[in-house]
Amino acid sequence: MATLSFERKYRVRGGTLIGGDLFDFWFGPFYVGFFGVTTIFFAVLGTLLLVWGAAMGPTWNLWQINIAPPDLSYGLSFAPLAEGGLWQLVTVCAIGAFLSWALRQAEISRKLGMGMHIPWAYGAAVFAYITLVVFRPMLLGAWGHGFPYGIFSHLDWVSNVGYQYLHFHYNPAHMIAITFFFTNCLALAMHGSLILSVTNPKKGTPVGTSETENVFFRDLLGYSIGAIGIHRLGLFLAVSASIWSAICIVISGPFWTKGWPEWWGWWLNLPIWR
Ligand code: UQ2
Repeated sequence: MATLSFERKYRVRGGTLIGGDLFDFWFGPFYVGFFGVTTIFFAVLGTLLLVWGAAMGPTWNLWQINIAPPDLSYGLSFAPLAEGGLWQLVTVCAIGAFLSWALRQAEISRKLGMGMHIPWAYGAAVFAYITLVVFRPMLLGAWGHGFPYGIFSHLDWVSNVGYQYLHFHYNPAHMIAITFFFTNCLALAMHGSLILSVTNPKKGTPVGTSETENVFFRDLLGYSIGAIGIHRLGLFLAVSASIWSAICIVISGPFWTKGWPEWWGWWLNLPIWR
């Protein structure tokens, strides 16, 4: 079935989470919905606040624009707009837009009678962001622990916070997160290349089937994870990467204040070496 005729069949009212029929319509190819409206609202307001912050700042150089969080001395209170308050409002807008987007995914999934895998998967990335700019700053007692919104400034923040723990690569949760990111790359490269190769045979030979896919990996590895299996694996690897990223930053400071290399002292101090 062509995409458009499929859409015509399923472009029906119902399945909304909030607002009933009020925003239950399409704008061109886009479903609007209550959460489409709130996404646009938060995204536009947040962007305008960033532009306002840039206008107040010392530069229009795209690489150097920086919207910084409040000074640590403000703790968990509201800061004046020009002294981190803008960062606080932008953070509220970002979280508002991200959560609206997840709920928009949930409404569209309901309309189509799908599972909720997409909003939950996306929600894992949103969870990692909220951990970075809300949960960890709250546990440390100051919004100033959030990261600055700017291209180079956020890179500097990552570098500085990393060195604060001497060598961030010794953080065990960071190790696990990176392993998931890399394995995710491997799995997606395997899957993407397999699908493209099976669907692009030599001129004159027919396109391969799911059996072609299975047999390739059985010949290569003695094992095929299967067409649904590779997508389950991909979802698991990607969501795990997000969750371990959140864990590796939230434990840095609130639960471990020394250098990460020192954490491995538990291994050196095992009684079996005595
Ligand atoms: C597979 C399969 C697919 C795939 C891929 C595999 C037919 C179209 C890529 C092979 C994947 C394996 C063996 C798992 C690799 C494990 C890790 C941790 C990277 O069998 O089924 O579907 O796309």
